[in-house]
Amino acid sequence: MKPLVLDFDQSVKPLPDEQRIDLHRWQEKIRFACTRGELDSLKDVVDEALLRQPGVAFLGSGDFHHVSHLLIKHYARLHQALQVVVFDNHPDNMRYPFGIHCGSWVWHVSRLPFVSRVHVLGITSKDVELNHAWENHLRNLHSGKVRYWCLGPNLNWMRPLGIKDSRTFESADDMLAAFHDSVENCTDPIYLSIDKDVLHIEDAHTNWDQGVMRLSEIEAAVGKIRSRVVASDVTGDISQYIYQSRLKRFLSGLDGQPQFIAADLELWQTEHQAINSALLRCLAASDTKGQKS
Ligand SMILES: [Mn+2]
Repeated sequence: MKPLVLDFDQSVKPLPDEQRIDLHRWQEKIRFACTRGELDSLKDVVDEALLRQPGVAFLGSGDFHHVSHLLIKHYARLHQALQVVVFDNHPDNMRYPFGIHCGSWVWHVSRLPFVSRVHVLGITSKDVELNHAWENHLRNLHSGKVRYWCLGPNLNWMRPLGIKDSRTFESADDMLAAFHDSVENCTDPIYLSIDKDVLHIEDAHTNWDQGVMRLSEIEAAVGKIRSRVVASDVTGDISQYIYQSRLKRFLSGLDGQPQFIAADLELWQTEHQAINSALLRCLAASDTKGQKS
């Protein structure tokens, strides 16, 4: 799989054989959140880019994770059904009344008829605990169409509500073993979306609070499913941005995005470059699936 960089925020450093689309002028509109109409206005640009360079798309900061929604819709043309596997420190299945955003896109994806299931793996965020329960979309959890695979958070509140398919584990090994058992029961091809905020801070620095998974664990997990992966995206690179929109400044402030010193940016982006290359190598074996590449 060759990399397509959808370059909104100039966070993704050059990758081998990349194709790069400059989307800088879309940053203010799309970053963190946008309306469905605004996201759809990117459709033609994204569709054309994906036709030229299908495989793995790099979207920059996790603030653009909702762009995955467009990508998944694009691949629906080629596949009858898709199973979506997401690595993320957050459920991205939260209520958001103003359109679609990086914390709610999983809900939108779970409503697409050709998506059979969405697995979100590696969550340590308290967003899935009782205090935030009402902020999560619950119907897709109840039906099992969306499944949380957590590392540590307490999900006891889900049981009286009849939510049985979301589980929490003490170790990534246990979580991945259970996940692989489960994913083998469904033969639909997989769309893979990796938000690097799932990684331990010793492996990467991102724009969001981070999880505990190690890069080696992600690589092993991807290695096990890659023969079924038909397309993928990677987010979680790091960039600094000050919104012109007061609403976005306010909402992203509520979510407590960590600030960092600009001097660290270069170093951390270089760290991501190495991780992105490692993920590309890991995904490369799926080229044998007959992907155009
Ligand atoms: Mn995310």
